[in-house]
This record gives sequence, structure tokens and C-alpha cells, in this order.
Amino acid sequence: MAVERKSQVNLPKPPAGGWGSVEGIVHIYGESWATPAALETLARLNKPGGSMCTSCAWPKPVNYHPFEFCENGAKAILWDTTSARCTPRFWKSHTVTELRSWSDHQLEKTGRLTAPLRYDREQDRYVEVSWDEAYSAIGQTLHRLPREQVVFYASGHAGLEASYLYALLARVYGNNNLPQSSNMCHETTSVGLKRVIGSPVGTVIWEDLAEADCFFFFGQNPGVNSPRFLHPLKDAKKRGAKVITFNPVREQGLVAFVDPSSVSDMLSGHETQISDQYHQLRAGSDIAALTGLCKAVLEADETQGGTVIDHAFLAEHTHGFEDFFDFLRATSWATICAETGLSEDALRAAAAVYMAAERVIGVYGMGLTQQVHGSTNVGMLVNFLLLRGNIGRPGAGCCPVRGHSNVQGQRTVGIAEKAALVPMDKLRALFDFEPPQKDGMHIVEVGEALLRGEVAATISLGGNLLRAMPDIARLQEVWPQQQLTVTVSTKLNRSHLYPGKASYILPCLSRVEIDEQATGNQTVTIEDSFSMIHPSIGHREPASPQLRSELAIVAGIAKATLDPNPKLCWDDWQADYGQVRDLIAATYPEDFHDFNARIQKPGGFWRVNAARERVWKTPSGKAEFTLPERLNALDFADAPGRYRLITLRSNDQFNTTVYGYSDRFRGIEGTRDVLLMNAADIADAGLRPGQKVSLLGDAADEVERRVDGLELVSFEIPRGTVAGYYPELNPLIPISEHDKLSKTPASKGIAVRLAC
Ligand SMILES: Nc1nc2c(c(=O)[nH]1)N[C@H]1C(S)=C(S)[C@@H](COP(=O)(O)OP(=O)(O)OC[C@H]3O[C@@H](n4cnc5c(=O)[nH]c(N)nc54)[C@H](O)[C@@H]3O)O[C@H]1N2
Ligand SMILES: Nc1nc2c(c(=O)[nH]1)N[C@H]1C(S)=C(S)[C@@H](COP(=O)(O)OP(=O)(O)OC[C@H]3O[C@@H](n4cnc5c(=O)[nH]c(N)nc54)[C@H](O)[C@@H]3O)O[C@H]1N2
Ligand SMILES: [Mo]
Repeated sequence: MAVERKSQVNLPKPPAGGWGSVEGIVHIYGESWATPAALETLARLNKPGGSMCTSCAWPKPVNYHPFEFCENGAKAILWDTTSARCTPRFWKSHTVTELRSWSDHQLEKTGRLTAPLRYDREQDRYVEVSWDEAYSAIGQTLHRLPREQVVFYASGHAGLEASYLYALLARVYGNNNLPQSSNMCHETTSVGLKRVIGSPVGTVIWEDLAEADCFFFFGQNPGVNSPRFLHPLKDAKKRGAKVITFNPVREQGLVAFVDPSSVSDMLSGHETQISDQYHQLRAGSDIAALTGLCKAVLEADETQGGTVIDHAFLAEHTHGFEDFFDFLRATSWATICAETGLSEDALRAAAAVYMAAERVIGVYGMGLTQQVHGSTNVGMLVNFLLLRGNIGRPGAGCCPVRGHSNVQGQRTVGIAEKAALVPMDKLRALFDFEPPQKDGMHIVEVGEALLRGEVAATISLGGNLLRAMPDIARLQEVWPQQQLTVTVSTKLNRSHLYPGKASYILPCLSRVEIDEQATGNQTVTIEDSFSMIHPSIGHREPASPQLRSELAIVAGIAKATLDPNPKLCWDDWQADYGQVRDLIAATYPEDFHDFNARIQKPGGFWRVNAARERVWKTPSGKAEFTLPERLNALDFADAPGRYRLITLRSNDQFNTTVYGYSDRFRGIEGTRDVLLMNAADIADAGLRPGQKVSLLGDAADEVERRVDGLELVSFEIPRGTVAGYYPELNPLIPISEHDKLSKTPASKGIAVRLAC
């Protein structure tokens, strides 16, 4: 179903927030066909007694705002509360094969799924099936499949209770194949940050934002991906704090912000300038940039009698700084500047702000994590913070900004493919079974196993795996060879269009909906980016009476699949989620003791984070300096005609959910099929803006990867770096290109060539 849209590029770029964000919400309110009651849901969002946003994981403050949601949270909620329904009747007029030509946006617009569906191969359509039939068929198939070939994927949406039971289901079934969406995003944090400070999560909490006097942003885009961050940033700027940004793309949210929740700002158009310095480094060159920053600090320390670096802190709390200092001395400014494309003066100016600040927060996102040497990137940012003791004291710390609303929490309660991360002894004692000891598959290993024909079934608790993964063109070929594919979903998406030999779509409640069970409307809990645990309760009528909660669906599959065990009380747990919280508390007492009581407190409760107290759970017992092996995070060298591709999110999407075609912060409307490129690079390649080009993968393997029909847009981006949208460009990302330590796909550092 091709739809004609007119593309417009190089439009003026407004500040983040402001009337544009209100218009963005109003536009989606119209397009999503949300009912007026949706506004009531928005008013309760992220507040005690209401539901927690289904969009990103940005923390919810205790002293919440009247409008404690952002443009993108509003979009997510409005789309969840749409009046459009994708009922079984929809399939009478569409085949699965036909729907593959629909855009992600068109699939999303079909509305909320209403009934369980089974794929009927003869008709090439999904047909309605009863819940019992679905569970029983899934259970019987799983029962006969080789345990190690079944994957239990989760995409950071489901609450802690459903997630805990989902992980239990996989382990009792017999494997640790519990990859999660964070395998594609902050796994670099879970592994790389843990390696250096002993904590797999950030050390900053809400109060620190109000005390910091400097923020360094590396590859995180708050205006689009965590817009509520702009409020504390605005307050910080008001009290004179500095913001320094390193990002190849000039992102409006890091340039200027008009606070849509401030009447006076909105009426006067008052803009807060966010970044005091904006350094557009070459993609993948953060290791070099951070080397420059640290070198400037070391040089200042050496000329100022050792007063710049916190030597006492280094001696007491860190390991490896002497070698790191030698590395800094041995690396020349010329090398650093060539790699980053930045001048020595620019890097020194950024370092000067760092040295003048008492309390610094290092913020990072996908720009650091989605690189082949992403863990080194994270280690380098930590090196930089450690130099002046900026971890483990108020107003300072390391702040990875997470993705899905409960992505961090799902890991906390056992959705983990690594056996060592889970207290198996506790599970054995609580449920009287032998937990599998072998590590399960990471998402990249799932992709590789799929290509080898060694995945028999994939169960997905949310998400859109076959759109979000690298190398999707190749994976779409092999995915349907699986014996079984099951997705627990709210909306139709592309993954549903590649059904396995048997395939089921199980429609679930959204978090904003009433989850009525035997003991009443159930509360679920989630963990935000600052490790705060919040209760969430839905108040809306479900989109269809047939929908079930994620927890109920997990229980349904478990009962149909697993051998009876008196310790597995799926019905009781479904009737009362409080019982599941007690199990979580029994399994993870340090984090979750008195769980049911503690969630009563407004603002939630905080999990323990030893690194914040300067207790380093590393093998040396100290914070580790990382000695980088190289100055860029890429796996390839520069070569004529080769570009570094970064894949971006627009302001009008949540991952693979495309709300619309307006990326107003980048001045692009009506299209997502674009390639952003430096004007001089366009001219040098003998091309002109507006021309359609193809992008070819330039990986060392022999696989042909290409995406056609991209409109060239002249853009302020460093030479040699090109950018386009995720997920449209995912066929270009080789499954083999990922962070060395954590295997996070290198979605921000791919070698490509152009063709006309
Ligand atoms: N509205 C909205 N919100 C979201 C999401 C969404 O899709 N839409 N997704 C959610 C999820 S799951 C996640 S993980 C987060 C992601 O949120 P972010 O971490 O902000 O992720 P991205 O937008 O992919 O990329 C961040 C920035 O990295 C920059 N970058 C690219 N390459 C480099 C580099 O080599 N170095 C540096 N320094 N920067 C680089 C890009 O220009 C971009 O501005 O957001 C969450 N929130
Ligand atoms: N090239 C490139 N690829 C990337 C990235 C990138 O920056 N560049 N980013 C990566 C990142 S950070 C991530 S996290 C992944 C995202 O990968 P996923 O998490 O797998 O993908 P999403 O797009 O978030 O999933 C959207 C689907 O989730 C379902 N859904 C929505 N809400 C709910 C709910 O409440 N419950 C349930 N059960 N289902 C729900 C809907 O059916 C919707 O279609 O993609 C990764 N892929
Ligand atoms: Mo993510």
C-alpha cells in the first residue's frame, strides 16, 4: 500500500520543546484517533496512583510537575489509547505477504490488537484462535523442541512481576536463552561499566542533577529520547551549570529548549541555550576525544603542581592510572586531532570547563554504546570522570540514559542470558528445580544461530525483533524456518509478517489499562534509569475484553508447557501480583526487601548501588582505569569512497514504532528515506542534494548488503560521516559488527559506500 508523501528537507530547525512539541502532540492526538479520555490518562502519567509512562526509562521525580510527561511519552500513550482496532476481521482483506509492502507507520496505524491469532499458512492470514487453543498448541510444540534451541526474548516493556515469571518460565523449561532489547543498546553499560566501576548501571540519582555544575554529553540525544531530562537541564543552566556536548550531529535538544510546561517561556518564546560548547566529532572518535580531554587535564595538573587531578582519590580508589598517564603522554595532539576532526583548542576549552567544575556528570547513550569498541568508550568516559573524583559523590557521576521504560528492571529480576548474573541457588530453593547452568544466547548469538538454522522457536515478550536487529534482510529469510514464533504484542508490527511454521500473536494489555485479576486491579512495578522502583496502576478500560496481562500470558504459556510442580503456583501468582513481589524479594533481598511495603512511598524506592558509595565490586576492589588499544571505536580503516554510517532515531518514532514522518529538529518532513551527508562530501562524490542514492555495506565479509532509494540531504555533519534512520537502514548492519565485550551491535559505526 504505497502512500504518496511529499518530502521536505533543510527546513528551519526549531528549539526542542516549545509550541512544536505541543503541535506534535496535537497532531498525534488527531492521527492516532485517541479518545478524549486519553487526556485524563496523560494527566495521571508518572505520578503516584497513576501509571508509569510506557515510553522511555527517564526517571520520575518525587516533586512531579503538573505535566509530568513529554511529547514522546504523550505520543506513546496516545497511540496506546487509540480507538483504532486491528481485529480478526482485518485479516479477511489482507494477506501477510501483502502487508510486507506496508510501511511500519501503516502497520502501527491499524490499531490495537484485540484477539489471539494463529497464522494459517493456506490462507496466508492470521485467524482468531481461543486463548486455550493457543496456549495448548504452544505448550505442546515447546514440549517437543530441543531446549537449547528455544529463545525467550524480552523488550523492556513488561513490569518486574511478569518479567520475573518469564525468566522463571525459561529456566524451568531448561535454558538461559533470555536475550533482551538491551543486548542491542546498553549491554555495553551492563558489561563495560561493570568492568570498570563494578556497577552495571549508572551512579547518578535525581538529586545529583540539581547539584551538578557541569554535564558532559556523549552520544545521547535528550530532546528526542528523554525529553523530560531537559527540565532539570534547564534548571541547571539557570543556576550557571555548563553543558558540553560531543556528538557528530547537531541535535536541537542539546542546542536550545523552550519549556512547554512553563507558561511564561511558552508565551515569551524564551529559549534556554543548552550546550555551552558543541563539538561535532567524527563518528566513532570518542576514544580520541576523551584522550584529548584527559591529556589536557594531566598537562594542567603537571604545570599546576598536582592540584588539578584528585591524586588522593586515585590512590585510594582506583587502579591503573599510572599506565593511563603514560598512554596520555605518549599520544600526540596531532593524532588526537586527526582522529576526532576537532582542534586542540576546542578540546582544551572543553577540558577547561571540566577542570573548573566541582561536580561533573558524564551522560551517555547509543553514540558510545553502539560501537565495536563501545566498552572502551564507556571505560574512557569513566577514566575522565575518575581523574577528579567525579564518581561516588553528590552532584557527580556516570549517567547512562536507558531505553525502554523497564529495560533496566527486567535485567534486575533475572531476564539475563548469563547464568552467573542470577542467584540460581535461590531459585533452586524456592521452586525445587535444577536451574540450567549454561549461559544462554545473547541477541547477536540468536542472529548467528538463526542463520545456521539452529533456532527452533522464538517467544517474544513485546518488541519487534525482526525489525530491530542487525542484518534484517538476511534474518527475514531464515526466521520463518523456525518451528514456532510467538509474540506478546499490543500492536501489529513487521515481525508478525514472517511467521514460523506455527505462529501466534498474543494480544496484551497496555500498562495504562485496568489489569483486573481475582484479587482486583493489579499494580505492576518498573525500574527507571536511576534504579528507582515505581508502582504503576492502569485506570483505562482495556482496548478489548479479550486482552490479557503480560503476566497472565506468561502464566498461561508456563502452565501449558511445564511439568506440574507444586512450587509453581501460576494461578495464585496471576491472582495477586503482590505474591510475585514477595518472590522477587526472596530472590533478591538486598535490592527488594519489604518490596510490597516500600512501593507505597511516593517517588518509589532506590535500589542499592555500591559504586555510588565508592565500594567498587571489581576484581581489584578498585575503580579500573581503561587503557585503550586504539583511538577510534571502529572496526575498519578509512578508505577512499568509504563512509562511517550512524543510524538515528527521529523525533517521531519510538524504536521501530513510527508515529509519523516529521523530524522537525532536523528539518526533515514527509520522508524517512534520507541520507544525511556533508555538502563537501556530496560535491566531492559528484552528487547533488535531492538525488536518490543507494547505500552499500562495506564490511570485510562477502555478504551483499544494500538499501536503495535514499534522498541525499546536505547536512551539518562531519566529513566522512553519514547518517540515516533506524530501522530503515538495518539491512546494512552486519550481525558480526558489535562491541567486543558486550556484543552490542555497532549501529553507530558501520562502513558503507554510495552507489547511484
Ligand atoms: N522518542 C523516543 N525516545 C526513545 C527512543 C525512541 O526511539 N524514540 N528509544 C528508547 C531507547 S530503546 C533507547 S536505547 C534510547 C536511545 O537514546 P539515545 O542514546 O539518545 O540514542 P540515539 O538517538 O540512537 O543516538 C544518540 C546520539 O548518538 C549520536 N552519535 C552517533 N554516533 C556517535 C559517535 O560516534 N559519538 C558520539 N559522541 N555520538 C554519536 C547521534 O547523533 C545521536 O544524537 O532512547 C529511548 N527513548
Ligand atoms: N540500526 C539500529 N538498530 C537498533 C537501534 C539503533 O539505534 N540503530 N537501537 C536498538 C535499541 S536501543 C533497541 S532497545 C532495540 C528495540 O527493539 P525492540 O524492543 O524489539 O523494538 P520496539 O520497537 O521497541 O518494539 C515495538 C513493539 O513492541 C510491542 N509493544 C509495545 N508496547 C508493548 C507493551 O506494553 N507490551 C508488549 N508486550 N508489547 C508492547 C508493539 O507490538 C510494538 O510493535 O532496537 C535496536 N536496534
Ligand atoms: Mo534501547
